[in-house]
Amino acid sequence: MKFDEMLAERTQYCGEVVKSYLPGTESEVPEADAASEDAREIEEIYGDRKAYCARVIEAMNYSVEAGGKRLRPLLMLAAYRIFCEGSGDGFTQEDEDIVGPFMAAIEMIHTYSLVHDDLPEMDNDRYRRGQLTTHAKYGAGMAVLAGDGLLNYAYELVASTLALEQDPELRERMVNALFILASNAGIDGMVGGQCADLMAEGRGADVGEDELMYIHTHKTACMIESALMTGAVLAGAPEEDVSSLYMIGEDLGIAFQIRDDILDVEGNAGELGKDVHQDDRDNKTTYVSLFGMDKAKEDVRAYTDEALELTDSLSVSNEEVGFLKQLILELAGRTK
Ligand code: GRG
Repeated sequence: MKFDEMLAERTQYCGEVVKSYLPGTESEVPEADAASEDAREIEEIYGDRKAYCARVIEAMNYSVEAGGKRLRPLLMLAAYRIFCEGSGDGFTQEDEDIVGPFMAAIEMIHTYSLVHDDLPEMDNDRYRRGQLTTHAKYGAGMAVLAGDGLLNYAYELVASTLALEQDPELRERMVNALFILASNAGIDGMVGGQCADLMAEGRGADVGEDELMYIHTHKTACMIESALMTGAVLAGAPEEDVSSLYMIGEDLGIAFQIRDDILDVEGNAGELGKDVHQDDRDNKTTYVSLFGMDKAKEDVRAYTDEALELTDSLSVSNEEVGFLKQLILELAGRTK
């Protein structure tokens, strides 16, 4: 199968996996034997959801179902498939039950960060993923709650998967993956990067290279590293390979963010599904404003090449490694 077709198929698959773990309201009540304890519990939860908090669930689902590239679940799945037993075609329903909740969790965490980033108190954006941002549709208060809801639901999902796992080795892998997921999303990861980004706003030329690289690596690259590392850890990859994936994720994440800075200047709003020239509006220092467009493009290529070289150094070489390499290349030239 050609790479483009495979990417489209995998993106759709990731979207379906993510959606299957979203919280349901009255339209998605799980089935249970009418007289059972389960049925009573389901009735209680879903009855309360319908009566009192359907709005926040609607706003959570609106934010996730808008789509997007599903990049983090895609990367997690690719890393898992590189190392899972039999790899490639050996990916089974059992594998999906292991990695699926983590794929959904990382997309929920990523989506919460976008919802909060778009708020009037942060970037104040009206369009995202080709539709009104969550605060523009539901109001700022509900958007804060939808983000909070997604963040918490991500960990509820992973914790419930962990609690049901009987195999001690697999449980340990899940605990390690959970730590990677949480730490890269938190103060030493994305939240730290977003804090630095907020503090840098409006300071223009006063923001130097070290500060900018802290922002890029933490705000953006940490979640990409996390996707690759959790996928590999869940599949039982050797430690050296998990370390290599961390470095691949860092290079890929930096290249991804520089490309984001380039697209804010040269991109097409319709294709991107969000407004452009926002960095200029906010007097933000970006890779382009600091180093110029030519160097920005050159460095996307340099970080991409480094990521590709590191991918060649993994202890396995199979079709999935080939897919990951093509995905890394594709992202270097992305237009959305
Ligand atoms: C609010 C804690 C907190 C963090 C926000 C993700 C983020 C941090 C801010 C979004 C602004 C931004 C331009 C970030 C850099 C690149 C990036 C992460 C873009 C969005 O990710 P994509 O392109 O989005 O993968 P889709 O919609 O395709 O999932």
